[in-house]
Amino acid sequence: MKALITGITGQDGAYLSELLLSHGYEVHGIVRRSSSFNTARIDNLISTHTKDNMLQLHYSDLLDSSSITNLINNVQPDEVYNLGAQSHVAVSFQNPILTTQLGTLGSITILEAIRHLDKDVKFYQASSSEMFGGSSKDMLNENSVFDAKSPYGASKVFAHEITKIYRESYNVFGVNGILFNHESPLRGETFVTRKISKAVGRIAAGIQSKLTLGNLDASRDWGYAKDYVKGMWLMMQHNQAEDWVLATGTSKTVREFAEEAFKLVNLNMEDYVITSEKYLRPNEVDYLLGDSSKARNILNWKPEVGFKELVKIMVEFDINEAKKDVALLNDNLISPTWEYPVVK
Ligand code: NAP
Ligand code: G4F
Repeated sequence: MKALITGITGQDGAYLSELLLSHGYEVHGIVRRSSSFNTARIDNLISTHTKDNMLQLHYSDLLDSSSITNLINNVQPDEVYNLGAQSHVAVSFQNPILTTQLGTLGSITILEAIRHLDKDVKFYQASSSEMFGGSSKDMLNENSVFDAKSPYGASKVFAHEITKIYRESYNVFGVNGILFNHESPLRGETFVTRKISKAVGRIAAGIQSKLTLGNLDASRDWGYAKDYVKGMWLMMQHNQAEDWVLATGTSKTVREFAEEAFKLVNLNMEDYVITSEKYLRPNEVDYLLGDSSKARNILNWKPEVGFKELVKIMVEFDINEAKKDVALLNDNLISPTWEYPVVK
């Protein structure tokens, strides 16, 4: 089996590649040319799996339709996983056009290429709970109404709908995985969970004094990314293409996540967390809670890692990272304070 992954260098791309390689897939991934290396999350896979060509990377970009189409024609994959995106909701308010171009053009380019290929190719679209908008405390499932609150959410609604349209109009095997928030030590450092776990590690190591956050009352259904990529693969092995929700069924606030994280290093979050308006969004998704009974019953999928274990996995990882930072600091190789200057 051959799989092509857009977004292979991201959190989910890294875990999904690892899973597919373990199932014997030949994995192809697209990477963006950047002025510095952007493959840190998959460097371990590159060193093990590129020698025998089981992992092959190609320079491309979701905005470069002709290169994506050529790649699909050349690789002739059995499965395409479209994970590439500008995936930060707050940044989507700052870069709305780029976020929308990526979210919309990427999916339709791939679907068009697949439709014209003389081969049955399965397509996975990374849909998101962000599409629901989160204004009520209802449990959300595959039939819940979309009410996106950000340019990112709106672009995901387009990609979701166009996948359904290609499924119904052209019989393309197009799967929408509506995934609720999923986190891990590979999570980008400006998403709130990783921002917290990283700060906790550094505060415990004595190299950071405060953590500045935005809305502490927002609530999310947080799961573990490794569990969720298994769900993606299971969706693609099902006998028909459908929409599927993956979620834990538990929603916790940002405050609860921070409390749990600080508790693990015997500190009280109130002594370290301050809030700033600069991390508030023009429009907020207040509450997300998912109902994944369909995936649990039909795909036999279930999240293995619960909330407390997730926080522990992330904090323990970042305690070790902070120890490495201490060593670099001692050699004057990094700066003593840490906070992204621009990104929300
Ligand atoms: P991520 O860590 O932010 O990874 C995003 C990936 O997209 C990276 O590989 C990134 O490449 C790539 N990318 C960005 N711009 C691109 C472009 N112009 N052309 C090609 N690739 C581009 O995101 P993630 O957490 O793994 O999420 C994977 C997908 O699931 C995303 O589509 C996200 O929107 C969606 N999703 C995520 C969650 C979640 O909780 N994590 C929930 C629901 C849906 P670089 O490394 O070069 O930046
Ligand atoms: O960690 P976040 O930035 O994730 P968000 O906005 O829920 O989006 C993530 O999950 C979506 C699935 O629902 C994905 F589709 C999307 O790609 C991404 O992976 O923010 C979570 C909550 C928000 O309500 C935010 O306002 O945390 C709040 N928050 C409070 N302080 C903060 C901060 N968020 C960030 N990033 N940084 C803060 O300092």
